Amino acid sequence: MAFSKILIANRGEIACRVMRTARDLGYRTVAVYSDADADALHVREADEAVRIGPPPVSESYLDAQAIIEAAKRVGADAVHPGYGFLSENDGFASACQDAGLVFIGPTPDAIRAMGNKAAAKRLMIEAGVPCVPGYQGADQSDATLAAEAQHIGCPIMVKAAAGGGGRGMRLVTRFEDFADAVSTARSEAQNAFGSGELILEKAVVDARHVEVQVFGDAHGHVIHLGERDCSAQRRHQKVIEEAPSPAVSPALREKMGAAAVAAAKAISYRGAGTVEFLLGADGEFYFLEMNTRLQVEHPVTEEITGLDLVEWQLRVAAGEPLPLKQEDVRLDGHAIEVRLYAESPEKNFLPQSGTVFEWTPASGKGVRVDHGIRSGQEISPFYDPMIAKVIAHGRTREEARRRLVRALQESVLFGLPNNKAFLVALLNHQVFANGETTTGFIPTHFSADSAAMAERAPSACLLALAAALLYERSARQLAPLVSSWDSSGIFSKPLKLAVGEKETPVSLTARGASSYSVLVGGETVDLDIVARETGKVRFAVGGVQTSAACAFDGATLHIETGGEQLTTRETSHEIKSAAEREGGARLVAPMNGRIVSVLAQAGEAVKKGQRIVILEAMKMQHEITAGRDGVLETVSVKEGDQVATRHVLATLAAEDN
Ligand code: MV4
Repeated sequence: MAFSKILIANRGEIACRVMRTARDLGYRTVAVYSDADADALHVREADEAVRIGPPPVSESYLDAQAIIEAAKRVGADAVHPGYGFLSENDGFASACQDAGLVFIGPTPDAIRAMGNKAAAKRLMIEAGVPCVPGYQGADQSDATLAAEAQHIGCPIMVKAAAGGGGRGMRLVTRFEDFADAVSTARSEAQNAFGSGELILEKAVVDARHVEVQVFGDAHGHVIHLGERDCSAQRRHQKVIEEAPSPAVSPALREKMGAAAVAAAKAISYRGAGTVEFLLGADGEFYFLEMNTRLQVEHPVTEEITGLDLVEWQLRVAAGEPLPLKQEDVRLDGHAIEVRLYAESPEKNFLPQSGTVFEWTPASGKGVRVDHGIRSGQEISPFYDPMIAKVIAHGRTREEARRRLVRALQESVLFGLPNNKAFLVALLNHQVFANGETTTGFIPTHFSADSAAMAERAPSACLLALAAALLYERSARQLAPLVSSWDSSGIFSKPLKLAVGEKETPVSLTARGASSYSVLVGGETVDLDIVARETGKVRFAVGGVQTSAACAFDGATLHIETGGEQLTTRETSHEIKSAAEREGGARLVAPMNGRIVSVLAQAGEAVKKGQRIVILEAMKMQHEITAGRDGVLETVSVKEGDQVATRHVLATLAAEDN
C-alpha cells in the first residue's frame, strides 16, 4: 500500500488543496489538465502535469482511461479523485486497483453499496440507522407504488433511486398528483441516470440538512468528526456550510454520530465519508444518503477539529490506523464557509465565464480561502464556475460570521459578475444570524424577485470616487507633462459614466490637487483622494476617510468599498463602437459557449427580436436575436461550433433606405 507519487484526478481549488497536504507529507504531486486548463493554478503548483484531453469533461476529467494512462506515463503510484468527476465512480476505483494504483478513497464495493438509494436504504435499515419511513422495494409497478403511497400518506417525496442532489425528485402534497409525479420522476430518472427506479418517502417539512463526517481505516475502526449544517441551499446547491450545527446539542451529536458510524461500519468504510441526514424541527433525524468522498465543505470540519482531513486520507490509504480515537476528538469554536461563484444573482444566478481580471483573497486571523485561480485566468464555460471557498473560524458562531463577512468584503474579485454581495446579504440576514436556517431559508427570503436580488444602483459616493479616479487617469494620460492643477484653477468637467447598460452623467469640479466636488444625480459629494497605492485608494468624503480596492482594465475601472462594487468607464469621449456605427449589424456571442442551433440562413429577411442563434454556456441556453429588421448577410457559425465571447455569429446587410 506504500506510495510516493500521487496523481490528483481533478482541477481547481480541490486539486490545489490536495496537493498542498501531499507535498507537506513529502509526496510528489502530479496534476492532470485539459486544454482549457494548460496554465491553471493546479497545473502550476504540481511537480508534474499531464495533458489528458480537450476541454469537455467527457474527454478529459471524466475519461478514466486517459487519467490512468497519465499516471502510468509519469510513474504515479496513487490517485486522489477529489470531489465530483470520478470520485464516486466504483468502476474508476477498481480500474485504478487493476492498474496497480492506490485509489485514495473507499473500496469499489463501498462506493457501489451507497450508489443506489433503494439498496443503501435497505442496508441502513438493517444496520439500525434511522431512515425516513417509505418504500424502497424492487416492485416498481404503478399499482404497488400507489398502494405504498396510500400507506405512507401525504406529503410524499418521490425520488430517483439512482439520483442524488435533488434530480428526479418530486414532492406530492395531494394524492391526486401522485400518478403524474411518478411518471415524470421516472422518465426524468431514466434520462438522467439510465434507470427509472424510484423510492418513496414521507416528506420531512422544514428540515435541516445536517451531515456527519466519518472516517474509517483498513483495520475496521470508524469514528466521526462531528457534523456540518448545510441547510442554506439554493436549488440543491449548497451556498453556506457551517460546523457545528446550531441545531445540534452534544447529546444529539452523540446520537447522530453513532448512527453515522453504524452506517459506515455496515459497508466496512475506509477513508473520508459523509453521512447526510434530514433533521426535523422535532429533533428527529433520518438518513438521506452517504457521500463516499471528501466533500467540498470539509474545511469547516478541519477548522473546528484542528485536523487535516487530506492528511488522514493519505495515512489511511497507506494502511495506517486512524490517528485518533473517538474520545480524543475535540470540537473548538465555530466555522462557516461560503462558496464564491462567478455567477450573476440578478440574472437568476446565470454562470459567468470570462477573465478574472483581479483576484486577491483576504487573509488574517481565523480566515482561510481555498481557491484555484490566478489573476488573469479564464473561467471556462466547461467547468463549475466556483472561484473560491471563503472560510472563517471563531470562538463563537457570531465571531465566525463577523469574520467571514469581513473576509468576503476584503477579498478583491474584479472582472466577472459574482455572488459576493449575495453571500454577504445571506450572512447578515437575521434568520441566518440567529442560526435558524432551514432548507426553506434561501427560497423564502431570497426569491428571484425579492428586493435582496434586485440590481442596486451604485451610491453617489462610489460614482463620485469613480469620476475622480477616471478623471485623474485621463488627465495623466492626455497631458502627462502638465502637473494637473494648482489651487487657483477651478473648473468643472461633465463626464458620463457607463454602468451596465446605463450612462450616468456627473459633473466634476476640481477644488485643488486631488480634491473634488462631484455632482451626481442632484447630490454633491465632496471628495478628497488622500493616498494611492497599487490596487488601493484611500479617500475621504466630508472628512471621513476610508479605503477602496481599485484597478484599471484598460479604460474600464473596477472599484469596491464597504462591500459595494462598481465597474464603469467614461464614455463622453468614446468613439461609438463598431456595432453601434453599423446600427446593430453584427450579432456577437455574449459569452464563451457552444452553438446548439442556427435558426436562420444568410439571405433571409429577419425581424427585430427574431432568434437567429442559440448558444449554450454553463448548461443554460441563450437566444441571440436580431437587433433590427434586415436581411442576413452572413451566418458564420454552425451547430456544434465552440465560440468565444464577442465572436461574430452573423451580420445583417446594410440598410438601404
Ligand atoms: C427530502 C426532503 C424531505 N423529505 N426527503 C434534496 C436533495 C436530496 N439530497 C434530498 N433532498 C430532500 N429530501 C424527504 N423524505 C427534503 C429534501 C430537500 C432538501 C434537503 C437538503 C437540503 C436542501 C433541500 C431542499 C429541498 C428539499
